Amino acid sequence: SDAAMEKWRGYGLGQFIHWGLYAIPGGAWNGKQYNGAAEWIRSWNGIPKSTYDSLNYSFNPTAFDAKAWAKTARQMGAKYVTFTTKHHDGFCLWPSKYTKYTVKNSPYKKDIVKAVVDAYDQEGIDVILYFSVMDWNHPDWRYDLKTKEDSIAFERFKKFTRNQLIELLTNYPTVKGLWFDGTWDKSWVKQAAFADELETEMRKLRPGLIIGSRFRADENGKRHFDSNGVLMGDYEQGWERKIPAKIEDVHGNDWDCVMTVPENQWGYNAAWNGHIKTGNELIEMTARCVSMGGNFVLNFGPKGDGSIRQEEIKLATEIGDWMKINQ
Ligand code: JFZ
Repeated sequence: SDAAMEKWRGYGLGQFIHWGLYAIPGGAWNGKQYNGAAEWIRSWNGIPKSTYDSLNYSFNPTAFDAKAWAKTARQMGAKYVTFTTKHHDGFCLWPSKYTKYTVKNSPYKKDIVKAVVDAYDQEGIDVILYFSVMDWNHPDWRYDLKTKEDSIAFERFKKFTRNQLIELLTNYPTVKGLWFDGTWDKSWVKQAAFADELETEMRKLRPGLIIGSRFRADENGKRHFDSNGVLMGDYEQGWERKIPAKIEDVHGNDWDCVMTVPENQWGYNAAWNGHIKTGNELIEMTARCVSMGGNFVLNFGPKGDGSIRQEEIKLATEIGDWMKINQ
């Protein structure tokens, strides 16, 4: 809705949080430290599904404190948070009724999404839920629909996806929007009609809900426009780890830019890769995005125990000191 988007446009700075089972290995496997994207460790390290999935049994984040996370976000000057409810591995940080692969069946048991939503609500910071459609854990997930079997399985998967999204919107009625991911595979790209229907259903259930354009990504995972060039969704999710060079590049659309501190790791990796951005660089990026009408969303990857690494706390403080004198 217009009012909801008016508010969204005023956010300026946001916090992104990637947290899930992948934070436990933190990029390390069998004594070897890898510096790829930690949340992809199962895929790029060839870890058998059953081995990776069993990380569930060691999920017990003793230092998890959603209020401390929200305080860090407030001190940084973030007006909203985008939080991973379910990444590609399929592990749900809320007790979903539609799969056993959730926090409820981990040693921790408690609902992480609820804790996060409540804590950020208390700080007056709006919450957007990150949701990966692609789900490496679900038996009915397909990358492509080659056989009749695939199509039958994917029909079940579509119901599962719908059920989970409706469940999230029902369980957490204060969340403002959705940030989609894992929507670029051939199987999902072909479900435009279903996506339209589901989008309508979600908007009816939650008037004012803000939906990101990556709900309908193309097969490159990028541009999210219909055949008339009109953005599908409320804001463009296309500026990933890069900032438009000039305002004309955003074609009058609303947009966010999501950014990592290191090169391209989102989940916690003890070994950050590439150039590690400084506070000043991140401040400049924030200013550039806001000056071109976008929101800048800085990623945090809390550790397996739930605590935020010191480097990220320090950056949040530096950015926050600047935000205070520039608001
Ligand atoms: C995706 C995820 O695979 C990744 O783990 C992380 O969650 C990130 C925020 O999103 O990665 C992408 C998705 C899309 C592009 C690049 C990386 N893209 O459009 O260029």
